[in-house]
Amino acid sequence: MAEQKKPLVSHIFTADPSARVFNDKIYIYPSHDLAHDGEDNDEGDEYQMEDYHILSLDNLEAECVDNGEALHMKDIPWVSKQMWAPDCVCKDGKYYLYFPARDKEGIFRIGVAVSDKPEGPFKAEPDYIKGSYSIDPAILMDDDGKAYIYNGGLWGGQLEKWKTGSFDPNGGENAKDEPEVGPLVCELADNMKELKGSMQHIMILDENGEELRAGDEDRRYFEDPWIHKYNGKYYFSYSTGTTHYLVYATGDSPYGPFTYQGRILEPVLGWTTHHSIVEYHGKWYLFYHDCELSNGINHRRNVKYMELKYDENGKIITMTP
Ligand code: FUB
Repeated sequence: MAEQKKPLVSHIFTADPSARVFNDKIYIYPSHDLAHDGEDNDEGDEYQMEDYHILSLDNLEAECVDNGEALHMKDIPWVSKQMWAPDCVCKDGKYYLYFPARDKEGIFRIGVAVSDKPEGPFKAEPDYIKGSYSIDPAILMDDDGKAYIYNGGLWGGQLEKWKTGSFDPNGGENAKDEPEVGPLVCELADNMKELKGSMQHIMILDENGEELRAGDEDRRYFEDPWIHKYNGKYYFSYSTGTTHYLVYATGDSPYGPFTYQGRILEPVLGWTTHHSIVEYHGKWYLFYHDCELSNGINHRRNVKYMELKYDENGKIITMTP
């Protein structure tokens, strides 16, 4: 049963699925959308999430299990609101949950919480990761044992407000013919709770080796970074936001540059599109969300998956939802 394409769970709204394989099971780390009636805006104020529920699948035939509340913002001293898209990795038997949220000054930061079990409960560090900013953390555990964090999101994710290196509440996107603002990367310290150095801009290049332009909305980075390796290459994938595509670029280093390759998924029902890519028992899967359960209400989403295939040249075959 490879093709899923129906919501994994329907008793709660879930979004932004980061799928990981631990102990031969698939764990899904989603956002937990709340069904309020507030209006949508470009700041993402409608995404008012307060906690995380970890989902799991014993195998692809099994019912999806909701393992209950794994972390709530009331237990995190630095958070004021909006627990957005998380990710989780395992190192030396400990599970590290990375999550974005607004601090007490309304600035998005990345926090980390630790557990002995993949489904939690997780205990958050008392402060956010020093030097972190913006949203949507995704972690690469590379084959040489190094760990990297990727993140960043425009508009509600505030990435364009950090162009000068510090937070500028009036900071805007670059002009259409200038390079895109682009995503961020940093190696994580051995303790997985600190950055090694500072977050660096990642370059995504077009077919001529030029950095993508801010006005190239079909291809430029908006939010939702993910990275995986296939046949020794780094595949960096992301959402184009305003044009609603999931796209990818490839490269030879975890720091990039990455060269744009094409689309993974055409637009889904709902404004946001967000994903992860995971290998399980020799096949590859795309986890994503849409708004099927709510009939298109942007902040009431549900997670799904489908099989992802590469062609003989390593190109991802574009999928329609
Ligand atoms: O879930 C809130 C935000 O919506 C995420 O951080 C973005 O990637 C988008 O899916």
